[in-house]
Amino acid sequence: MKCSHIVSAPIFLSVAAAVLQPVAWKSDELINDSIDGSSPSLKEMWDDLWPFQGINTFAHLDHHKCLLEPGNTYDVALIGVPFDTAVSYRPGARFGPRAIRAASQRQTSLRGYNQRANFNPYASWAKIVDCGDLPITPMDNSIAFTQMTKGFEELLLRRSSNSSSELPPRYVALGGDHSVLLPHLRALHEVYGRINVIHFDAHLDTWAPDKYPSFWHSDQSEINHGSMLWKAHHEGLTSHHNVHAGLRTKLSGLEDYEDDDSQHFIRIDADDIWLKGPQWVVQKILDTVPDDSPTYISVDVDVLDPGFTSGTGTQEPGGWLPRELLHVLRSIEGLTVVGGDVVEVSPAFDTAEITSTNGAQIAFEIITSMVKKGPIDPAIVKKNKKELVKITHVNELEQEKKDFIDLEKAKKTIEQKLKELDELKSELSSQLLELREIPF
Ligand SMILES: [Mn+2]
Repeated sequence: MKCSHIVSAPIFLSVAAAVLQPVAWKSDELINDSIDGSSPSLKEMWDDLWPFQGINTFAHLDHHKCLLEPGNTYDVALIGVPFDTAVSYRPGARFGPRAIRAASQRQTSLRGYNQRANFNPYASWAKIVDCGDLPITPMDNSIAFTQMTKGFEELLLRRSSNSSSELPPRYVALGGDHSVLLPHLRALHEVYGRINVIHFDAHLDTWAPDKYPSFWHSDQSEINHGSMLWKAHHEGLTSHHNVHAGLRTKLSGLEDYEDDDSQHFIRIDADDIWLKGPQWVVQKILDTVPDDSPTYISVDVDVLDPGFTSGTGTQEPGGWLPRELLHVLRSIEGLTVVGGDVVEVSPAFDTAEITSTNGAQIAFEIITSMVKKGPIDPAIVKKNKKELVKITHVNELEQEKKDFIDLEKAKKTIEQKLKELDELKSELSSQLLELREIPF
């Protein structure tokens, strides 16, 4: 198949978009290779791949090193978050991003039409790129979380390609364990203020860190994949309109729900989807989350039944079917989604790429919703790009100021030590003189 021919340019939201169509070649065009240049070139005939070929980016999208190439702009980015050193049970989600990318290869602009949405996000107004992975240390979680927050802030500083406005782009993150939701919310809060979170998960993830057994108090041990929403609430990052969907976790007791209530979440149980029905679930979400305020969709693949997600960290029997999750995601596409993720894909435990294929589909659904909804409303952006740059700059200035104060302190300490040394020297000199005066 060939896709380089642009056959039409429909207008969507006042932005011209090219719809690519395949070209069918004849086998004799390959055999009758003329030297006079009249035959199609290899580039014309072969500059396209079957889905199982090529180097994996998400959905064969162009790869940009977004953090290192500030000149490259985009409207929607995929970003891999290979981090899994905050899990309480099975590790391995650091390999989630590459597995989801591999499982996304049957998504292309030619076969990217989402029939549930009646829309092809890859052939519309938005420039969508794969930003590769964030370089995150697996050796020190406090450094890792700073790296992630800075990385996501950097992604949000990018301007959208379709307008000269200061609107921040959006991104969908692949993988990592679920703790990475915290740096996402920290970065998004800088741009939008408090964020509504729709949290698809078997587990609450609003547990205080000391609810874990054998907890040792430290700043670092407050960060884990079951406490990031507790932390986000205490940092003032989340709104009063948050949803858990697909819950079936074991609890410490019903007091877990009281803690959860105090963090402004409503709870939709896994069984609600078959006892009360998918439309009840959809309506509950739409009744809770305002459609005009910034919303983040976080999907822990363990919301699905272990039959569809063996490749995850903490399985819970009795979960949703993929078709149920996809239906709910499609039914809330009108919300103002400023970011999203699919997390806890742990390929070493996966069977036949089933979990990662579900993960790739979930990312596809979130991308579809973002692009179908169109560019974000500037009214929801609390801080524009210039202000964000200023914040980053202020942070740098503050760091420089702190470094300067530290240096001044060090200088004073050295001066004091030198003074003490001088005093000691003169004392020793006088004692030496006294010793010399003693007759032997
Ligand atoms: Mn989770």
